[in-house]
Amino acid sequence: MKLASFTVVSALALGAQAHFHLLYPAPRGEFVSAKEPDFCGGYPEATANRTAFPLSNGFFRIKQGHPDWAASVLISVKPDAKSFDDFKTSGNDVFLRYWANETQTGNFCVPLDVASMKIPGAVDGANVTIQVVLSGGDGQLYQCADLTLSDKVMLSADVQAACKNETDPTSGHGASSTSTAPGAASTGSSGNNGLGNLEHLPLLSALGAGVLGALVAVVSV
Ligand SMILES: [Cu+2]
Repeated sequence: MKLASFTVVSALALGAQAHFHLLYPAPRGEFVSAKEPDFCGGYPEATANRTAFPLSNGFFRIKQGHPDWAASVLISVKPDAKSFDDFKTSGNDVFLRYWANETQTGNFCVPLDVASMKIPGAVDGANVTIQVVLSGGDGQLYQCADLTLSDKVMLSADVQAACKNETDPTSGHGASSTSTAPGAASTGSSGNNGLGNLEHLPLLSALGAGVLGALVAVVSV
């Protein structure tokens, strides 16, 4: 019984170290692992340094340390989003990207086409905030980025070049071994609808619940 409990604690500790980093667009503040389970990763106030973000054909990039994870992206069209309620309309989450799951760790670049979601208020010139929500077996984790939407801004060559998927199927919290262009995943879909490696996307809450269930089962052995 002692051994079983220790295994659970170790797994949780490892997850807490890794979690995920939002690499682009720039998050509200420096990554603080212990705060990532909190709203906006511990940064409840909007920041002054907003990223000018394209209304069409944008993307977000994360470095992700959990095997078997899922992510979604919420949007608030309030200029000063400071609570989970600010990312809801009539009590429902406003999704910019629905839940998608993935089994590998590594770096992921995922298309984010704001215009195609036709969200009221998400228009040229609007100050908005996106919140990436990730579930990787140790609870929901959050990172926010403050944006100014633009139908003219061009992503810099550096930002474009960094948009790659680099996954490692062999390591739990490992380095990168394979590199593919986003959208080069199995389905061959491209452009706005390409999900990269996040194409298979049933509700991940199911996976999160399964992992939690497994942990609870071990604890209660
Ligand atoms: Cu974690």
